[in-house]
Amino acid sequence: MNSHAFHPRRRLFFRTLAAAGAVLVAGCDKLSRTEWFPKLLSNTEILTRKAQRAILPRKSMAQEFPESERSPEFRSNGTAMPENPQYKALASSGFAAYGLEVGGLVEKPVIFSLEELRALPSRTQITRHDCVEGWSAIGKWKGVPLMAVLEAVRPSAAARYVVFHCADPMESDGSSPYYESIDMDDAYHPQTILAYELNDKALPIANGAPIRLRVERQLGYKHAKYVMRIELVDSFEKIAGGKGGYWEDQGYEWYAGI
Ligand SMILES: Nc1nc2c(c(=O)[nH]1)N[C@H]1C(S)=C(S)[C@@H](COP(=O)(O)O)O[C@H]1N2
Ligand SMILES: [Mo]
Repeated sequence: MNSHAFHPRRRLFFRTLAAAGAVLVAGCDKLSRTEWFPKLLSNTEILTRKAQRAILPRKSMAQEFPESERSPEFRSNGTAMPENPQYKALASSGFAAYGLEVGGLVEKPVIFSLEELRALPSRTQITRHDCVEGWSAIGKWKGVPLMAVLEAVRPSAAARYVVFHCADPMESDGSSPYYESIDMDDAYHPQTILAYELNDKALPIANGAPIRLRVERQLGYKHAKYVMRIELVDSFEKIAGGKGGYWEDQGYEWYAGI
């Protein structure tokens, strides 16, 4: 199936699912820590996942949009400024000293400067971001395909997931940094990029500077901002709450395909 030519009925189906999700889910804020929340979400998400599996092959492309459909503004959600002294120091000098460490189950760990990331092949895409809170925005992203970064570090055969460690602590005592993970299918997908530009400008801090993940067939919370370190693993059981992401540890589905 050509994913650029969604049948209108299928689109309606996805919108209906998304709307159902939006009503059930207050997501992305502290409200979601109530007890009923994880259960409700996972029922919805199981439905979404089954529908997604039945209709869309994993390798299909997310819809891309013309410039004319770009949202006038791409709002910020979740962290807008990491409460992390090291991050603030990096930011105050324009991220000149930033280094993206890519390691774990790889043959050749590398630390990439921003300059090195920008020197790799780039991809630009105008896509729609869907947050489980029920808002969407269309933005233009430029970045390096994660595939190119992985080719440089050569994942070992045992690698099954790519974990993104972020700069922002989610607890007021500075602990629980945001993190996320995706599988190798999504990692090598052509629209999966480490973005350094939003709407033709350097990525703003509010949207994840200097590097944020775009994984276009997944819901908003998978799109890790402030990525400081990338780790290839065979399991995320031993990382933080063991569910593969900050919000997953609170009860969100790990597979947030849309
Ligand atoms: N590091 C980090 N990444 C994050 C978040 C966050 O709070 N911290 N919030 C997530 C959620 S829920 C959404 S919807 C998007 C918001 O991205 P934006 O701020 O560019 O709109 O980032 C995701 N990635
Ligand atoms: Mo979100």
